[in-house]
Amino acid sequence: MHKVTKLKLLLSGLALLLVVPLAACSAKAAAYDSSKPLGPQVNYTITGIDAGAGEMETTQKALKQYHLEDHKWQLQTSSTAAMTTQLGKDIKNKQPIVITGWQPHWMFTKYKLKFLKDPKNVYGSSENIHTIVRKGLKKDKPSAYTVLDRFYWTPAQMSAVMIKVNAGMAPRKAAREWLKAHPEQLAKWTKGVKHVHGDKIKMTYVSWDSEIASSFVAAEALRTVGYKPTLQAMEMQPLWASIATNAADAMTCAWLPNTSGRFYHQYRSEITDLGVNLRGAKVGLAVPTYMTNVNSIEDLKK
Ligand code: PBE
Repeated sequence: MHKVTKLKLLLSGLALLLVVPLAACSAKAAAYDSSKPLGPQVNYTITGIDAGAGEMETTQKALKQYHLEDHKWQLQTSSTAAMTTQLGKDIKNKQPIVITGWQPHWMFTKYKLKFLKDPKNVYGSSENIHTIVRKGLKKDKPSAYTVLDRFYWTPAQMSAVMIKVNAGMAPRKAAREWLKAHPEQLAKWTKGVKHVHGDKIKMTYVSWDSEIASSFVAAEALRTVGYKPTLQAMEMQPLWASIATNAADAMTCAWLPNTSGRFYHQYRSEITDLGVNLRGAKVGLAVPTYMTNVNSIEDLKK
């Protein structure tokens, strides 16, 4: 072997020896210590989700109203997938983490989490999810309008679908299985509805787990009365615009009064609100239950 090559090999070997233990050290952060202030333990960071989420906007408000910004706190933009992955890792190692959480969601089933108290009521106590359709749908597709108007289920039912999807089942299959297991509920939504023959209906949604569950179940319910539904995922702003401009027929993703409130008010006169499809949703900052000294948003400053 050439001398220079040999030296290079030796050097890269040495570098590996040095780099690996260093990386291993820095990756293993300390476990949550209830005797110390939280801020430095999480680098004053709230682990958030995608920038377009209503909850991100509400959390920015919370940072201001609780004066968390003055205490160095910041909200990190990420994605639901990245946030839940980080959450899973930190919980495995009993490390501290503060997230933007919401319910219904499998994160509350899979992990022991608690919402932080919100004495200033920035997030609102509880929310309902509404079904929103385009103007004129009642006249153009009365059967779809009726099914969507009746579509209503519980947080536990939505969670059941979400858990299957989280375990790897295709959303459409999970939705069909759920409907098969709840024939009476489906019958309530579709009773007396005139069947159509392959009429198209376009639904739009944001691909949060909760919205995937509701959109696919509503779409599969529409299929049972003869529609051919299509589903298209997009961000919040285009989602609302798609209904307001008649580019899409319906969506089941309006968290009200707070989380989707800004869009609701912006588009109120250009959409039809079919009312609640799920009661008792919740949004707020959340932490693993082993973070015993952090129970309120105020505690982040301690
Ligand atoms: N979420 C889930 C959404 C609504 C549904 C709480 C992440 C949000 O706009 O924040």
